[in-house]
Amino acid sequence: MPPDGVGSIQMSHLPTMRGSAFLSAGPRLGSERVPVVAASDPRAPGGDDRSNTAIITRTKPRTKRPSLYRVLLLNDDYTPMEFVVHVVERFFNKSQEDAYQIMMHVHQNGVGECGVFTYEVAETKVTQVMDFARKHQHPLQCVMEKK
Ligand code: TYC
Repeated sequence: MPPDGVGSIQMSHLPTMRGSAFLSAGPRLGSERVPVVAASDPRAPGGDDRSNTAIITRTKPRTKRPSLYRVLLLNDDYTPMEFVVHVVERFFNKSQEDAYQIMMHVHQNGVGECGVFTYEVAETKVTQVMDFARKHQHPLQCVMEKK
């Protein structure tokens, strides 16, 4: 797969490209039509703006996939197991069985994943869990980490 974003390709030694040129039947990158602009080269001999460099710029916007973030629960010695199970069911839409497995994983390993989300969704989950734990006076900690 080609890289995301705007790409450019430098083409050297194209003496037919002078000043500003636009090839209306321009070359293609993949299957896309792209404009071609010849850049002026200040080092060109004779002090004119002749150029032997062309820049092909991708004009079609490329959709970037958003970064993903894991939302993690951390173990502690005081939050009741039932409370953690409830949190995982309520904020991560897990079944009671899955929530129990996640809680036990955290209990035994110190940390465990409740879900993977885009940045703003992950941030919202962390805030919701932390607010809910604080409201019930439990020290449960929830954090996010970039995948
Ligand atoms: N370790 C806690 C207990 O024994 C249970 C617990 C599990 C707490 C997961 C936090 O994220 C947690 N009561």
